[in-house]
Formats: sequence, C-alpha cells, structure tokens
Amino acid sequence: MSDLLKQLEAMAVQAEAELATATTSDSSEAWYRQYLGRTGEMTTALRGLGQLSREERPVVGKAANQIKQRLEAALQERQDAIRQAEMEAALSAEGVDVTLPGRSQNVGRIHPSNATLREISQIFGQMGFQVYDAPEVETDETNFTLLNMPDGHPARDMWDTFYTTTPGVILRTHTSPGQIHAMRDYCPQPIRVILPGKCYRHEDVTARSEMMFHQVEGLVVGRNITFSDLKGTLVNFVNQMFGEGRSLRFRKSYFPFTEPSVEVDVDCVLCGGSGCRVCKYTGWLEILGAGMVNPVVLQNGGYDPSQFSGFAFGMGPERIAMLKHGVDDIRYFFTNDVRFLERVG
Ligand code: FA5
Repeated sequence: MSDLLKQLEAMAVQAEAELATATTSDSSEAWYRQYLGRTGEMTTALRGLGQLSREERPVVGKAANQIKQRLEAALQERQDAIRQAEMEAALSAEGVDVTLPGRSQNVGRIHPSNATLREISQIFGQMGFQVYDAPEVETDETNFTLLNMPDGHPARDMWDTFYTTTPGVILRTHTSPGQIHAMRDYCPQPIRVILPGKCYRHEDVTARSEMMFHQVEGLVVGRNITFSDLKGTLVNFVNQMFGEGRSLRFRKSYFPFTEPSVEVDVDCVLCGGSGCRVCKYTGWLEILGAGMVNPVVLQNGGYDPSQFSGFAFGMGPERIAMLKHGVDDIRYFFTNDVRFLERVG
C-alpha cells in the first residue's frame, strides 16, 4: 500500500471517530470544513496524487476516491440523524398536542335583511320586474317636490328628515324618489321595476320602527295600468312570500304621490291576530303603502298622464322578515347580536 493511501486511511479512521461525536448541525458542518471542504485535510492530501508514478496513480486514485465517498456517505448519514433529532427536540419544546380538538371557525351568513331583499327580488323577478338602483342621498326636490310635495306641503311632516350640511341635500326618507329617476331614465318606454335600498328617518326607535331601515319600491308605468293590476301583483307577492291563505287587508290611505292610495296589512303571525306590542294590539302588521301613480308625478317623470298610467308601492323588508320569522322587535336587525343573526339568517 502506498504511503499516501496509508495516510488517507489513517485520516479517514480518525475523521469517522470524530464524526460520531458530532451532535449538532454546526459541529457536522465544522467537520465537513475540516476534512472534505475546499481546504480540508482530505482534499489537501488528495492533491498529493499528482506526485505518484503513472502506474501507481490510477490504483491509489481509485482507492482514495472510495475513501472520500465513504466519508461523504458517513457525513450524510450523520446529518440526517442530527436533523431528525433536532426536529424532534423542537417539536417537543413547542409542546404541540396534536390530539387536541381544533378550534372551529365561525361561518358568516347572509344578513336577515339582505336575505329578505333577495327573496323579494326573486318573487318580483318572476313577475317580470327588473331591479333599478337609485341613490340613498337625495335632494329635497326628488324626495319631496317632484313627488307632489312642494315646499310647505303638510304631507312632508309624515317623514321627519335627516338633512346634510349641504343645502337641499338629504338622506332619502323613502325609496319613492327613485320613481322619478327611473321614469326619467325609461320615458317614454313602459316600466316594471323594483328599487330596493336603505332609507333614513328621524324617528323614535321602537319595536316596529328603526331610524335606518330598508324599503323596496315597486313602479309600473304603461298604458291601461289599473288598480286591479296593483292588487293582483300584491296578492301574488304576499301568497308567494308568506304562503297561501294569509289574510291581507287593503286600507284606504293617503300619499301625495299616489291617487288613490292604500296601506296593506298582513295578519300578525306573532299573536295570531289577537293583538301584541308589535302589531300595536290591532292584530295586523302594516307591510307596505301603495297606490296609482299621481298624474303630477307621471308628468314630473316625463310621461303624458292622458296616455300613461301606473301603480307604485313601497314595502319594508324588515317588517316582512319580522312576520315571516316571528321576530318581535325590529331593533334586533341592526344591533349585531350574533345569536339573532344565526337564528333568523
Ligand atoms: C312610504 O314610505 C311610501 N313611500 C310608500 C309608498 C310608495 C306609497 C309608493 C305609495 C306608493 P310609509 O312611510 O308608510 O310609506 O313606509 C312604507 C313601509 O316602510 C311601511 O309600510 C313599513 O313597512 C316600512 N317602514 C316605514 N317606516 C319604517 C321604520 N321606521 N322602520 C321600519 N320600517 C318602516
């Protein structure tokens, strides 16, 4: 055996003994640098191959390579063992108990008001109504004047209003100003739309009235539209929304923008008609106002009242949801109580 080979073998035996004592990634890397790195002992010794004779070089070279591969394999094995031990130590230090039950996530759901709005839209969609988007911030002119309530008209008192600091700009008190926008957009075409959205009134908040609530306006304009069309549409809606057989009451009423006007009540599900605080002890819950579009409003929308007629209605989806789900206080809708949202949503 050549001297070089003897030297390499002795070095390998010593290196293997040292490797067995390496217990961390750092010490195994230091070992690598000491023996197999660019300036390591093994690498430097292998450079001595060049001094050997032509006959010796291939034999010693092959044996030297085998020694080097043996050391590389030993290092790999040692590093795998160190990594495994380090991972196990880290896991037990973190103290993760994989047998613990997981924490469940709360799953969101559609808000009861939105769910009701979707249901209403679907029912009217089947009757050929399209959804028309109208602004929540209106002007005094569209919210009142063009709906046949000029400045000083006593009917303005029916809607206590939030005014902004910009003169004439208000939060809409109802979805009816959307009628003017829709008519001006569609005229002279016939119209069959619903206008869902939020309304704002400076009201005393009670079990049945909120300051901010939703409405769904309905507007139909065409030739020969009559009160029977209004009645048929609303009866069909109530039957689909609440199921056949609910009692429905058309009460004569007054709105400046419809003539004649009605309010529509459904028998109160909460008390079965015997009277409770939600229905104000009448047995009925008002869900909407409606009527034939006043000729003045048709004209303000651009339609000739001698050629066109129409009907309109405005309903409160929260009141409808209260009836459907037996909710006895409208304030639950906007107080973010998850128990309520989970039960009714
Ligand atoms: C109006 O707002 C009219 N614009 C409705 C209308 C439209 C009539 C088109 C004729 C033609 P009223 O103020 O009654 O009317 O409100 C209509 C519906 O909105 C009520 O029946 C009720 O369901 C709902 N509503 C009214 N005020 C509140 C409130 N404070 N909180 C919750 N829902 C309300």
